[in-house]
Amino acid sequence: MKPEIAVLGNVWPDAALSALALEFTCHVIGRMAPAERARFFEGAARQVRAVLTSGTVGIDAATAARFPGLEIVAVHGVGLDAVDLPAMAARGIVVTNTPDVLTEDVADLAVSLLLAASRRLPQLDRYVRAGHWPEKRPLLPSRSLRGKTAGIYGYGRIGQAVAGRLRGFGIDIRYFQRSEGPEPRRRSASLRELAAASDYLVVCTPGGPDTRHAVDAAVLEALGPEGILVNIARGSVVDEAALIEALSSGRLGAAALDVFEDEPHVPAALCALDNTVLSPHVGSLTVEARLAMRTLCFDNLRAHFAGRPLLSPVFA
Ligand code: 8YV
Repeated sequence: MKPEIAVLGNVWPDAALSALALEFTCHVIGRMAPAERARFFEGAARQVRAVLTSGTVGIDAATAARFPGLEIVAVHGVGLDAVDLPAMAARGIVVTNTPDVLTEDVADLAVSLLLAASRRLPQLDRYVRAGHWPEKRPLLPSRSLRGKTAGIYGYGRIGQAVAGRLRGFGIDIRYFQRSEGPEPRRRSASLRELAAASDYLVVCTPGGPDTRHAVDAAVLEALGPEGILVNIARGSVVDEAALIEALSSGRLGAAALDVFEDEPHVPAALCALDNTVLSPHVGSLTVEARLAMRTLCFDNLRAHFAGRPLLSPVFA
């Protein structure tokens, strides 16, 4: 008998689900009509032993409670803020995620966003498309990257990968995180101090209650009117209302954001501002990273059901 698994989220291509169905009986919740879903939760959900979910959908305690036989949650993503880890641990449910395999591509996006905001690429693109060039409309020069300082908030795998890339542009690196990290002399005493010392603030820290709205009005004020905020981590880390206020009033130079507080809803004010660069949470959305993430998720499930050690357990 194939193990039964429930699939949450909509990040799964048809071909991947078909391949998965060769080894597991898959219940793809997002593709069920409401009546079918209700029937599933009244019956077949009891047989489910694994949940496969995305990093943003995760799984909360109430959803997990609908699967009384749940043994493992495999998260397609590195962020675990959408997973109720204490609830899983209390039930002895193991959790896996997909670190490392997306690090380089997420770091690439962070740098792309920083470059786009600092060299004002979207504005230039709009300028050309609107026909302003032959009209000889004046253009603002942008600022050099060389000689600037980037403050990395969260100096883990992704933060360090971003730092490595930015050093190649002649940018000095500082960072802040609560725990001690590598290169202690580059660590600022607080996030506010980091922002005050930086031209760019790149948010790479995990989301969740510990970091909620850590980037607040005071941090944005410290980053200043020439400062650029980049966020590729979680929207919850930045106080979006304070950000809109700082960008609108000119107290912050620009923001380049891949993540938002209430995805997929992006505040109209952020879209209307000229000094924002916006992307729809796509840090890991490359063919290579997504294939590696899926493979790691599926291999964790295979390992679990074969009684082998998990490849990337969050806790055992
Ligand atoms: C994905 C992510 O968008 O890894 C994460 O935590 O946020 C992203 O890589 C998402 O998890 C896809 O499942």
